[in-house]
Amino acid sequence: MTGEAIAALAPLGLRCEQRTEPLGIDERAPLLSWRLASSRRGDAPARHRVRVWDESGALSWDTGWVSDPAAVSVRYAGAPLTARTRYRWEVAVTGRDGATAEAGSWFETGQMSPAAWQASWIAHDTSDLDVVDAPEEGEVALADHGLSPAVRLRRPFQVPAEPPVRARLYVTARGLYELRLNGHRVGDDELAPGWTDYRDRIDYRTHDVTGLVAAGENVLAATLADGWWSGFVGFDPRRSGAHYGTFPQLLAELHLHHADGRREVIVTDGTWRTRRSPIRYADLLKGECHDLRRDTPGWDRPGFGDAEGWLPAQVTGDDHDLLTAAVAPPVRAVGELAARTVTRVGDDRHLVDFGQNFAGRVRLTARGLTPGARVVIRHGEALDADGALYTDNLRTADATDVLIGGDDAVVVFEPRFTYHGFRYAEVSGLRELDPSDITGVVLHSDTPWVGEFACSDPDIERLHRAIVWGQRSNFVSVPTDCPQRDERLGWLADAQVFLPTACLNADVAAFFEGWLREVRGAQSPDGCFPNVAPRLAGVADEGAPGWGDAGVLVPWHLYRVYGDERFLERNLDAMCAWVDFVHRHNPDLVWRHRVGPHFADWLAPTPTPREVVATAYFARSTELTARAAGVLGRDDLADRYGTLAGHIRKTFAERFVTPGGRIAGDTQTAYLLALAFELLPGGNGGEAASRAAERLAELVEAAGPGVTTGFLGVGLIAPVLDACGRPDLAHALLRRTDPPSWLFPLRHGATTIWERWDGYTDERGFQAAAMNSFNHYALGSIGEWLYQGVAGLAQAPGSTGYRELLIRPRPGDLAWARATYTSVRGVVATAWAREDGVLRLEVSVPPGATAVVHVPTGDPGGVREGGVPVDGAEGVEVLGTGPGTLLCRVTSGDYRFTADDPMIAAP
Ligand code: RAM
Repeated sequence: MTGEAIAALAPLGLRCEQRTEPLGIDERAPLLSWRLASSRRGDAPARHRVRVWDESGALSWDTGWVSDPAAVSVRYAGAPLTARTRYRWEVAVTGRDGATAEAGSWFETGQMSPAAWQASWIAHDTSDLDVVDAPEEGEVALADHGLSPAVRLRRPFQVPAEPPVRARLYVTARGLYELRLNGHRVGDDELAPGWTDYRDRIDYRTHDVTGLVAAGENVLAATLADGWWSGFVGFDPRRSGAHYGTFPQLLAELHLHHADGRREVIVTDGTWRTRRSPIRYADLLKGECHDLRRDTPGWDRPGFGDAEGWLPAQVTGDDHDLLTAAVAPPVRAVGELAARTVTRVGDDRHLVDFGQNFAGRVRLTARGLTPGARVVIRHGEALDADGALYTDNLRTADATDVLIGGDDAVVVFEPRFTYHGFRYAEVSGLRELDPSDITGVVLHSDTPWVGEFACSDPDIERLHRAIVWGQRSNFVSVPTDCPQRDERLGWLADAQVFLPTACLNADVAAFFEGWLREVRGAQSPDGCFPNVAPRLAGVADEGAPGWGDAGVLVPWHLYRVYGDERFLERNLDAMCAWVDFVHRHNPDLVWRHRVGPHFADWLAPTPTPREVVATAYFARSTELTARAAGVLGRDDLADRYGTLAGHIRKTFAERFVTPGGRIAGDTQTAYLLALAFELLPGGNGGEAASRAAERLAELVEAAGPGVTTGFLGVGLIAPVLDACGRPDLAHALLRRTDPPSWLFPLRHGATTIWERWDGYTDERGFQAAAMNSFNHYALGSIGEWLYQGVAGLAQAPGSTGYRELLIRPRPGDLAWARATYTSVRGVVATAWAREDGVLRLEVSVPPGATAVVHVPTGDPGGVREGGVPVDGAEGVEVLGTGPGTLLCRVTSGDYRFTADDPMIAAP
């Protein structure tokens, strides 16, 4: 049914370092992985063999046949990899029936070492950048903000006789770059090289430009803009130099491999020429201004003879120590949105509605332009009561793009070095605007989408879509809190609470691997994680409870989802240092000191006492650090942190839990944290936990039923209610339509998740503009339960890499639901539907995995699989019954259960 259509066991979806055919990796022991598919029940790999060859065809590594029915990856351990080399690899897998299937792929190494670089950093003459233009009407005041023009850089070079057989560009910038070769754009990365703490690490990328280099004269060209390096970042009113640098710089090497074996390298150096570009400024927050009167057509192609304004490039340094190959997927323009409506709101002013809040920019065909005519595009997420563009909540992010006409009457304009969070665009300066002349271009880190969810309730489907759009809009180079206002920061708690949902929607392994470097890099020498990563001056440094803890929770969750122990290896020291930091300052084990800005259960309608939140997180981080150490065989650390975690739990119980089972604060989040983190005496099977579960249910019921948590409780509420036997309450929360609820915003036109439960209410209108994003993913953490609860697609507790599944649908009163997820092992799918008193449940389990299936039924004795009684079905082992359920274990394969509809027996 829903699995991958393959008859016999076969490897597929080969990847290296969590990416398909990556170009330019620096990892010396890359992870080579594959998925498995088979349509036969019980299929599992008996053994596998991986071989890797270098360019000459010599074998670099042969694992030999390895008997490991769990393996879907190996770490390269062959001959040392050489730089700038393409390696071919193959995996062969033998099934239990002895048949072998193979698949192949490749990866290519990058520079491998900072010492390999030959290029110099170059920039446009900075004295020329200081000459600031006076602002013209509609422009962001250049002088006020000190914004400077984007610059162009070019370097002609000759290729004698034959074009090269291979050409690679290794490139990065301090700032943002866009490269061109002979007039063609190189690659499709946007906002490259992305955001890192450039003081610690600068990502470079590799492009295959073989097809772009010609015999004769060639031109390598680039445009450079400020970006995060020297533009406005976060809510800091200072720009240049406040965080990283003051003007952008380029570093690039073009390696040409000729047929006769010769190699040639063109590098950025003092021979380049540079000039101000027609982009008078480009800033991520303020917007971009493109003045076509200043264009120099042909500048990026051979034969360009215009020397005016071109200056010798300034060489700014030869330092390469911080360069590392990018591991995260690049930001790309991944989709387009047609204008849903275009409304004339003035003589030459139109309001465009794209029908979807998103991150990106517009592409506009401007017609009837005259030299000097200005088209101004403003962006916003909402309209005010008068139907005008609402921008108060953007704070100081002007989010305004300007096009100034040149010689051409018709121009296609798309800003290059900015992005905005918006649904509406207001375009001034054009008398006519046809809807086909404006398109929304959606930008985000190009993480492969691996999850799908659907169900019979259109409201819940809309909620899922809004959650996915929140992820799209906020995974832009780093996980940000919001894409629109002057913030867009990698807040740690937002990322941590949304991660389980994010992992089900998309393959975010490489994306978070990149971000975790920032999290570790931002840790203070004494072990304190930050609140935002990349770390930023001006944002309270010391990690608050639930924020700093992301440095522990994120690697642990990624390890569980992707089964890759390197998430723990790379982070274990940092995890230990964080726990030690909190412990050192809170020897009595109640986390009160060094709590950073203590955001507690941020934006909760009902606040939870700070010490409860903090101490719960302290216990959780300590426990997970112990488990991580255990996985890595560090028994000394596992014991030490395991014991400490036990003491913190005991302290939590003594300090915050009454003998009657009440938790201090008596809030939803207090019980949620205690239950989710297993903090209560006797564990989650104990008496205290069952009293906490009862009290939680009472609080949820008393609120409407309703949710009263903030960021830290919100992702836990449905899973915990479900685990406590109250999935009915989780469903009730999902269906609620007045605030605080998920459907209230959707009923009020939301297409993404809001930062606040009450970002807008009928009584009050908009929340305070000072902090009111309409595109924040934290409250979207309910998304995990749509897959795991509503559709019933989950990994079993204790499993990693989706080897053991838990299929436990919670139908509530829905008619059907389904989910599909491409895990590291293969495709997992569930689909259930009820009709005429019969519930049908279809399940797909990938090869080598098993699943415990809870079939919801009013009559466990009557459950059938594939038309036969379940206890005689191939691959099915009946485990027992639970309330309204039959439990069985299945091996890999596709299963179709039919059962009496549980609604008929159980309320
Ligand atoms: C605001 C945002 C962000 C949150 C911080 C604490 O800036 O809501 O998402 O993490 O506060």
